Amino acid sequence: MTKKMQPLDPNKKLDIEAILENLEDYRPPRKGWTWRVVPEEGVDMGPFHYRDMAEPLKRSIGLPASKYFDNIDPQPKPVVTTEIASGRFEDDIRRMRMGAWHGADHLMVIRHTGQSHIDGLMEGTPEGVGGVPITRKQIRASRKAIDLIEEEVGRPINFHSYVSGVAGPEVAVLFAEEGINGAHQDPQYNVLYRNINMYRSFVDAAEAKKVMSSAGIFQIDGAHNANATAKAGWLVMPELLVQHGINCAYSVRSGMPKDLIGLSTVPPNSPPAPKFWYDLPYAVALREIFSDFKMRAQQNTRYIESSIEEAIRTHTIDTIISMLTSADIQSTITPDEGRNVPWHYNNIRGVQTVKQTWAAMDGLNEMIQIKRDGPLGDMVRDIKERAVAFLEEILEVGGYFAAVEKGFFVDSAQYPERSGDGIARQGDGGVAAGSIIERDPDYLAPVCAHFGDNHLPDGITHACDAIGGCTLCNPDLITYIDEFDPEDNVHKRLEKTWDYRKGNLIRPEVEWAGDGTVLVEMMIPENEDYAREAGLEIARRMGLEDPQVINLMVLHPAEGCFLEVKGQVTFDIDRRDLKIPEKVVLLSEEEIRAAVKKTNLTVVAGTVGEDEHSVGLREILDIKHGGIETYGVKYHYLGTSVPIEKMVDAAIETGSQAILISTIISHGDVHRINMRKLDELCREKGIRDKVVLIAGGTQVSADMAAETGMDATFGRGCKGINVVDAIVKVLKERGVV
Ligand code: Z98
Repeated sequence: MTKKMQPLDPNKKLDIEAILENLEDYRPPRKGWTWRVVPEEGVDMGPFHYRDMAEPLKRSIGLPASKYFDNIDPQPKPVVTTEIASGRFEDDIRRMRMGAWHGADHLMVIRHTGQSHIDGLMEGTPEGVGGVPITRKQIRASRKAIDLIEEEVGRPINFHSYVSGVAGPEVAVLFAEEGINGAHQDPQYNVLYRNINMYRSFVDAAEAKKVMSSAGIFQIDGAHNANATAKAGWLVMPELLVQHGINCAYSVRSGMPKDLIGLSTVPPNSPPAPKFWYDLPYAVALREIFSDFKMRAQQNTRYIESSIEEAIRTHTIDTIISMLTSADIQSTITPDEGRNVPWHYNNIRGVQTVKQTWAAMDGLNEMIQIKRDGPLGDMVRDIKERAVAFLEEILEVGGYFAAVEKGFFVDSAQYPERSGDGIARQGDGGVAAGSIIERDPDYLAPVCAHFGDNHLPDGITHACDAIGGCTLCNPDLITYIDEFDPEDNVHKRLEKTWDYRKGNLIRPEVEWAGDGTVLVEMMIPENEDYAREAGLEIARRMGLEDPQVINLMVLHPAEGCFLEVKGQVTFDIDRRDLKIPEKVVLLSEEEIRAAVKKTNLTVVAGTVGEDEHSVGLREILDIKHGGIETYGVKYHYLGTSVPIEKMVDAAIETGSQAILISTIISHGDVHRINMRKLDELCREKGIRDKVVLIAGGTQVSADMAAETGMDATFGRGCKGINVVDAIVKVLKERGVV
């Protein structure tokens, strides 16, 4: 029996060691894919009505600007994917939790080891040379963590991985047993990109697809890899349609229901090209031909290198195409994919891009329409004709396998033109060539979800009844094998990071716990060559180990470059040494406005002493940048270098309830002297309990209030809201409001 874990506490880190406990007994509580719930009547959130968005999460973190709109976090209609690829599942599960809190409900875990290079199933969680491969233990632990995370955010989460390589069918069985909800499966991927024997790949695919269907695993194909691989990725559009067609038809023939079949679509072009001129006709053609199937849209990755902003801009533009042509899943890649192991916070950036774009465009399809006649229609027809001609030529040369031998696929010219640079594979070549064994006429396999001819004994309709059940029907028959290697295992890895996860040490991280990696941005006023070397040297002198320039943008050939340099810090911070300042909880805006109105709150303000610096104080006062005027406070600004006496007299004359003084330049502690003087003078004149005294300035800090007799003091970063909040709080204490 599965022992249920305590629900997650949003204020505590995931307890990875606890997740690893009793894994042998863990069973996934549900199987199969889940779509988002999109209420027909729309969704009301904060001040808005959304026409086409999904139900919100129970717990989430909204876009930064959501704080101005009741902290709402509208959720797009399509399932939103984040691709998690650190290579270590124990780090991935924390990343998954962060992704889910921002709205990802499709967690695609790709092992950067190249899973399809492993020809069998592995047990335990060895890291080996290139990241933790697909193993039962890591899947089960991840599934268990995701089950807790989905409870925490209040929405089912689809856990996804990849069925590829010679062990594809075994991987599919493992996924079906362990409650994986989605997987890439496309036999063409194996043939073209992983050099697996073409016949073997298709035989395996039929078996894998059958198993996936039995567990309701949603399938994504691999056509987009042609775009990502071809030299001129945007010219392979006809081929992309052909590859989608082959996998869809083959999946249906293998027994997969159409609503489990997803096309991996990628808008094939990228700025600075006139992107929509290519991508929109392509997307429309795709939706029209494959209207029975689901679309998983992923942003273009072919042209992404090192600029995060460029990747995000492309993603935003691609998301517009997804909305115009109704994608079912919007996959986000991490915008740093082109330059390093994707980083935690870049997963979130990808999800935010979709969230922001989709919410902004809510209802767009009710207002504008794709113009089907005109150039778009002609281009749609052109792409379809090219794809049909491609298929016809495949038939002419003897079918799919013959076409692969002739290098039809991933040729960088637009069909029917050819560059001759396609990927050619031989029918008798590739990994596992000659390994197919024909079934005997009376072939019998007493297992469920098995593809093809199977001669079950008379009277047996459910295949595994013949052997008393199979692992797909009865999970208790699964043999759970734990770690083999006493050194290369998750517990050893966790020991090394214990201090950072559960102890008192803090190190920055972006890939793995305790990696110490930080990113430094700088502008170097030199040409590219000098800027690069200078950037590295600066990072070294800042104490960063192994610095690398991961992005360099020339601002001008001679004037300078923008650089992003990553490197590792080698020191730890002890959390016990940190002094956490007390948090000021601001009154609500409504409460502040009501108090201001009730008291007709008026203040006098000026810079005091010999100080002509008025900008900071004016920002605190004026409405434009959210000064106290924003909340209805009236002010009398007395100017600069105002004597303290004048401030006090003005307050009395105008009947103001507060005096605001500011000092920027401070010699010989003049700021403190003026504050004390203000307090003393107000006492002398008998008005101290009638006025609130506030002082600010760059040398002033929050803890100076007590020693100087002020009611509140503010330093850098102070805004109008902080000042008015402090005044109202004092008035409340005095019983005025
Ligand atoms: C994506 N960002 O599609 P290995 N099968 C198919 C694939 O496309 C992939 C794999 C398997 C991309 C991720 N795609 C890249 C059809 C990978 C996994 O060889 O097992 O590592 O590949 O979301």
